[in-house]
Amino acid sequence: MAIYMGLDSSTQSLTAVVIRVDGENREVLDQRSIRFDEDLASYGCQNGVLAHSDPLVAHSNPLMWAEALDRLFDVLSREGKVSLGDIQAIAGSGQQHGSVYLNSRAAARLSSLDPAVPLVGQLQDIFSRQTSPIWMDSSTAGECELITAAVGGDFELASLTGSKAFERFTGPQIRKFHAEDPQGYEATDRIHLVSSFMASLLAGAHAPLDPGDGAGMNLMNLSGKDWAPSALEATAPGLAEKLPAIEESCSVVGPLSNFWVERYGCSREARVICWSGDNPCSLVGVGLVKPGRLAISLGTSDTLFGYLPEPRVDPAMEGHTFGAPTGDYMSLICFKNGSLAREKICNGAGLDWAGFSAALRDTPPGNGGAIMLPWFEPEITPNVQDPGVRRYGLEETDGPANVRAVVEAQMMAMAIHSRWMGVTPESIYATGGAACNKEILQIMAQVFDADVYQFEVGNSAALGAALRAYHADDKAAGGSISWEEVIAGFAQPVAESRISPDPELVALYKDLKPVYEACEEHALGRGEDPRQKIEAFVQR
Ligand code: XUL
Repeated sequence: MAIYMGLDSSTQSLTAVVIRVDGENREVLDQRSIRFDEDLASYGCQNGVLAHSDPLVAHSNPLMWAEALDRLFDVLSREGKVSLGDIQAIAGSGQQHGSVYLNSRAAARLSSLDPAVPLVGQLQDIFSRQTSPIWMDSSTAGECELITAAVGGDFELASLTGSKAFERFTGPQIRKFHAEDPQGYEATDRIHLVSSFMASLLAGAHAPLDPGDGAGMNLMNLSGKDWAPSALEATAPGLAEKLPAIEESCSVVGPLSNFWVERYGCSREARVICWSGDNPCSLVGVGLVKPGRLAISLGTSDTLFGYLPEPRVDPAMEGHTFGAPTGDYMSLICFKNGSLAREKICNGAGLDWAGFSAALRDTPPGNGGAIMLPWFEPEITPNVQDPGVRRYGLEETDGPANVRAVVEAQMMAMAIHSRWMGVTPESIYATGGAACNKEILQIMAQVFDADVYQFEVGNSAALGAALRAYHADDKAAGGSISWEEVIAGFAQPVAESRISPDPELVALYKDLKPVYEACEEHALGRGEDPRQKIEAFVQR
């Protein structure tokens, strides 16, 4: 019998999923979260983000993530549902793209943490930048342009790194830091991703990062899975010396450091496995270890992703190719206006989530041609720098119609912008917080003309991390377990949860998608007034 822990350091919380594997007997022993806004309110974050006068800037506090880790172990050890001493390996998942800047004191400090004292107080002076830009930041349009020009264009950068330059990607963020605070950059000894920072706290030493998360930086050569010198050069001087090593997802970072052993009774033999990004971990957590299916994660960000055997470039260059924890690749598109947009509409209509579902049930599919572009925040897909909700044939005051409009918009945008992946899925695996809402999944099924399934463990990123810990631990012990064996009994959809599309409504959304696309083009200043198209849809 063996116990593994998966951690997910996400935008709004830190979650642990602990699993037990005993031959064919497999079970989730515990799931626990520390929520940043509520449980660590003194950091003053809202939805995990620090307030800033520039709406394009989104930073968080890396000390808050470290304190959450200490707190989570504390809660788990006090509750006693899991014997922390039995954990054999820990892997993790981090919100992608976010970066942590450490000075030359960090290495020695990490290796000598005092288990008698809380973690956070011991880390105060190891940062060369006090806050961390995260994936919601879109303040680096200028840096993206400069990096793109230096590397030879969008297509060159996308072919090299898996994505054209994106504002939230780590490379443009590093370039901005170097330009705005050259001394701070100079004082930086190591730039971590959220994933490798958290792994470093567990291992008590600078941890490497994996090709899943490395691909979200605009700095890694996707096919060689190593740093790309031309991209590094285009970003900031001396960058190669400041970056962690890139190692396979299944690499062992080291044993758990003395801090966790002494403070919480963890085993000295417990292995810390390389962390990855939340989306690569989710790929494993929903069992996408071969092609043909897609998953949609409805979280702070909404993402749509699938397994890829070989890298592929989105011709429109809105999407990304990342490394997958299996050693292969994954395709992904990301929407910033996910759960927070649903929440804003829900609150704006004066509803709770039951009321939100009721509004979806009580309004007509297609919304009588009323369309919303829910760009509360600057949007990633498509690229919208000038935020603001756009409405066509929709009154802001009509609560229920706005509820339907936001969900239909999110589903149609995902369907339209994922066409480059070339997958016509028969099934979609739904995960993330909002995947418990059957009414939302019903619209997903009609828009994609696919069966939609739910999972028992909603947090696929933390579960995927736990499964990665199991896989890597087996490999480190000389085993050769297959990914199918790893995920069996854990990452399978709940058969009874299947939601099938209604052919009549599939036809309706087939007609509505071009109308939505026309509204998007119009709002982006690239297309004509869509009113005629809306009229024609309503007539039909
Ligand atoms: C993916 C992305 C988000 C973050 C936060 O590219 O930006 O999904 O990983 O979840």
